[in-house]
Amino acid sequence: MIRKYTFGVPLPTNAVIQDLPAEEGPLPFFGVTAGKDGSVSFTLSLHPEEALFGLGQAVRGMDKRGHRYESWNSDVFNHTEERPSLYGSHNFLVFFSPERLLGIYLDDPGKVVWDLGWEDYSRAVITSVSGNLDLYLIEENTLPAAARAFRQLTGRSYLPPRWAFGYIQSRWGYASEQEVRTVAQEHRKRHIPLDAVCLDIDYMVDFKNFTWKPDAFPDLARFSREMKEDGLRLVPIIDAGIKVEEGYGPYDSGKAGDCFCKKADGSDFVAAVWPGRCCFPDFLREDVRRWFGDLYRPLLEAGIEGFWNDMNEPALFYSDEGVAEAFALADRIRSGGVDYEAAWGLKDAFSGIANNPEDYRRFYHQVDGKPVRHDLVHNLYGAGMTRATAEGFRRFRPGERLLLFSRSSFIGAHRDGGIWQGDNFSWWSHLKLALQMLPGLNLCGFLFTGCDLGGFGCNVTGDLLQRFLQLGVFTPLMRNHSALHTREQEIYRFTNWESMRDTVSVRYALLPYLYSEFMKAALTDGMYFRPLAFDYPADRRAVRTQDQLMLGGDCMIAPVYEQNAAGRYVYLPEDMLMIRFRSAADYDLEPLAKGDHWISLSLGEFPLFVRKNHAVLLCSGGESSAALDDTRFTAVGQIETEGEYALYRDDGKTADPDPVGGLTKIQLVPDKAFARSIQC
Ligand code: MIG
Repeated sequence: MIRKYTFGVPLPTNAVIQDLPAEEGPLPFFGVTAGKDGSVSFTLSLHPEEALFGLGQAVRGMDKRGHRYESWNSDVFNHTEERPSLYGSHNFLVFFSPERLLGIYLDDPGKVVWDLGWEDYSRAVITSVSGNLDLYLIEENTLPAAARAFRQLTGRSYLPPRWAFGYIQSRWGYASEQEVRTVAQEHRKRHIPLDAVCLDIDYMVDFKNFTWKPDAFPDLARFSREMKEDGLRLVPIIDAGIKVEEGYGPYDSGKAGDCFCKKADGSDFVAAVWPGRCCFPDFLREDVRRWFGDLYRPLLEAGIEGFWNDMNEPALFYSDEGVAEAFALADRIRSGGVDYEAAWGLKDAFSGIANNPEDYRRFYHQVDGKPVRHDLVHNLYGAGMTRATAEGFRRFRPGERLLLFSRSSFIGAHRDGGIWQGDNFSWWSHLKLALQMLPGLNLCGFLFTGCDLGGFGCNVTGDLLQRFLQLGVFTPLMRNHSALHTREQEIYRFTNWESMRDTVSVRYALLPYLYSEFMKAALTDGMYFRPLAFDYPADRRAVRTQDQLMLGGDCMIAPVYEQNAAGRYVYLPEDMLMIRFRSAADYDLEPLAKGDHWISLSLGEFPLFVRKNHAVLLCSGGESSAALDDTRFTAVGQIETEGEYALYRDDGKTADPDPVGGLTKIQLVPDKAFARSIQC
């Protein structure tokens, strides 16, 4: 059951697709307190054993209890445990205890503060800063049912094309066709499977969106064709800001259509990002989205089938106003002599010119023809950009699925694209963080996601990259990405590359199966990754497990995320068959009983746990997703009596696939070797 309660005058967000009437009575369960500043807080006492799932992209464990978070889309480079916000705002949380199952969703485009047992471990206090919001309560009997009800409220998850499940190589710094070609060839030469290479901002002329360097990429259409002949796609980046430069097409057409966010005096708001001074499209307007979506057309016509949208929080390096304020403080200090405290203020004034909260109050959007100050709708910006792109795709490639993943997001954007998890570091702790963020993202509808494998910032080592890849084998987006000036991070740069190639080969052997699980989850409003609590709600030990995930309908993952580990402890909530993978063709099988197990896993090994009477399907290898044979499999599972697997297949690109027509039922029969060849 879903009930809606309205507070103040909510602004439209496009997050909810179900039109529910607002309840008349008072809000049940929660205490409601209005702040003097217009804010409104919702307070709930927590059961000692209550677990809190959701909040999407946020740091710390998958149970969010015990800390304080803020929904405020932020370009933050350093994902420490203290970070209140990352790039997306996903205001859905489920309270789960032996006594209660209650979901709360705040459809609020401004800042929301979540004190989830931070001030007091026995209490949650959720504060909408503006006080204008629609609040939804979801009451269902099971966690999966609550997840499904939420998805029905907010719409079906985005469906990527099948090739997007291949391995993707990316790096900030690839600057020419020749460099990209070499990266591709180094993979092909060593038989490291690969489906796509991302182009970061260096493919553009002066970082200007929708341009490409004529000398470095002389004929993008030809290059894209050449890559496709080799089973590879190019995936260029697009940033949010449009460079202020007369004669540059997107600026001129944006100016002509009056498409940019405005300051209070009616002039365009300008702030610097990569191209220098930029204007920012008002993605909240339908006509602006149309204009922006149209800008993708030449790239689509050049054969591009996938994009990643960046810097759309929006990230702002500085505004002229912000710089002037910092210098004004510097001048005051200079004229009055420097004292200790002022020196700190000076440092903060300059380090704070990027993503300055003041800048987010300096510009306005048009909502239903009226100006709305940006900070009140801040969290919608990235979602608006995603929507503009997706609407453009639908106009130019109707009926087709294209790849799109964004950095910033809001609930609603999960219908239009995936997201990546942002600028992580090559840290072991960030491997664990990536794992722990996945179920919250899935609960909030973002099924197509993954982290920068190997880590974006800092210098990776071969062992860390390999352990990252072993998680990435299972994440829908499997992309190796790294920052400019960091150690080169392509698999072939490392002495253990052959073993890493074998890790990637497992992804390709599993690809038709993982694609099937993903599509079934998306098409039935389910989750691809879940906390164990969703499947074993009565098992308190499973409910508290923070470093294992259920995947699809048949299995559980438990990656190694510690340096120099020779294995790890795994808790099995029921009997399972362990597959210990070394490569697609080399694995061993071991039936294990419910309970705790030490699983030894050398650097090249990683496990997958399959429930009894279920199986996973392995196909024979291939070096690009299109080359895989999805008619002949080895079904691996411990079948005691009998079982059935419903394999979902389609052409991998139709926008509205038939959820039932795509299914083939496979009978699973007992087999002492736990592995049986099947054809379908
Ligand atoms: O200010 O385009 O998160 O993936 O490589 C940095 C350069 C801008 C941030 C993205 C990252 C990308 C980088 N971008």
